[in-house]
Amino acid sequence: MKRQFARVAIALGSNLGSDVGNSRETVRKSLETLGNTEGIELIHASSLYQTTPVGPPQPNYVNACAVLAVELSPLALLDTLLAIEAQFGRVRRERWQARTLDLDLLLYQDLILDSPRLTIPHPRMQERGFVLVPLAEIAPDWQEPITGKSIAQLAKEVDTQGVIKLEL
Ligand code: A4P
Ligand code: MG
Repeated sequence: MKRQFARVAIALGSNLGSDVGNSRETVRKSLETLGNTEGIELIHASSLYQTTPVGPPQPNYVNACAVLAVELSPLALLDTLLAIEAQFGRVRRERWQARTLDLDLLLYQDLILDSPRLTIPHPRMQERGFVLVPLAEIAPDWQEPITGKSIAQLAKEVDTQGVIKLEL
């Protein structure tokens, strides 16, 4: 039987205090984990960005986006992302210490979905430079299905202050 893949965009974010190096490692390793996950193929990963936190005061983030080919339904993919978040959510240092990895599902083909557990497109992606700048690097022509605008266009319209590409 022919395998059916859906094209998906996700956002990755990590903030671990002043330790941006650890956040980079977390994002890199989570990309690797995604690529090694059954039913998920990593097609493109963006550069990593250091970004000023949006919302309540908290440490800087490292953000990135990825385009995936997935054989999973939207909800099965969400569960997989949540499981990977949990896997990276705590890493042993001197003691167990909370650290965050956020994996948000941005786009699933041209699907529009509003269900209790899952909203696609991600409801806040349009107002977030830390999502649109990395996504525009790897999927500039993808049309956001609600506005019909390309990611490149949305990235031009958003405030991108505080979104700084990290050197390798
Ligand atoms: N959920 C619904 N739709 C989706 C979706 N499209 N993708 C539900 C992922 N999850 C979705 O998510 C809570 C629940 O949302 C999930 O269980 C799922 O059923 P969560 O990851 O546990 O919570 P969260 O991410 O902490 O909360 P929230 O409201 O999603 O926060 P945001 O919007 O992700 O914001 N500033 C910078 N610079 N960079 C960042 O990455 N991130 C946040 C978190 C705030 N400020 C930031 C950044
Ligand atoms: Mg989230």
